[in-house]
Amino acid sequence: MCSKILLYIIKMPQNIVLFGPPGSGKGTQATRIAQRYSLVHLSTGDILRKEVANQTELGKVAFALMQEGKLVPDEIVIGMVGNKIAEYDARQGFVFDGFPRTVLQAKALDELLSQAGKSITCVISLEVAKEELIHRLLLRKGIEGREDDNQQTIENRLEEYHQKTLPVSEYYKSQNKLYTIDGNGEIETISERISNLIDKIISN
Ligand code: B4P
Repeated sequence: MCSKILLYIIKMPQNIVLFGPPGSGKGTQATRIAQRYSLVHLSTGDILRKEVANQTELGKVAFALMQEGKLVPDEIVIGMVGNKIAEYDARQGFVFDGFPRTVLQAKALDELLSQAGKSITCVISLEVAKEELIHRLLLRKGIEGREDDNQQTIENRLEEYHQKTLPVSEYYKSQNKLYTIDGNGEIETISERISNLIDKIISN
């Protein structure tokens, strides 16, 4: 019992990547994971939207690209994530939502975490059919009015995902860190699938 507690205390913090196309539920599920496992929820989309709202120089660059459904340049996003990781001490774990989105970002994340004495625990890929992704994002457009949730921008975002982001899954597969989850169904059901998986990974 005592050694089990000791093992728990000295265990490395969990750092989880939520991976998937736009509308797959990354943001939705990352909020829940962060709460359940006391992790910092780091969403590059949220950080960029704040920069846009505050009309910073970075926000102005990001706005035009996000409107078109294009990815923001790697160096900008990597810098933002590096700053955020540096705000916390070695014991704090993260759930990364919307990052990494390119192989270069994935390599940079490994480097940033390693400098902070951390590493990726697992990458959870949410798989959802294209029609459902489009349906969810158009629904959100009606509710939240996000400017990048229109039909043309959604098509561009999906194209960017297939070209630049999907190869990231191969990167993590080669490290044996990639797990896939069926992202179709009720939000609560998907949360259960994810936490069952994380609990299994952590207990090993
Ligand atoms: P993000 O903010 O990451 O946007 P997203 O991919 O659409 O995912 P999001 O997390 O918001 O949506 P979710 O699937 O949870 O990025 C926006 C833009 O920022 C990018 O296009 C890019 O320009 C830029 N950017 C961000 N990160 C970047 C990076 N690393 N590098 C370069 N550029 C970057 O949810 C979608 C909707 O579905 C919600 O309304 C939700 O309520 C609903 N939903 C979720 N789960 C559901 C379920 N099971 N059933 C029904 N509806 C569900």
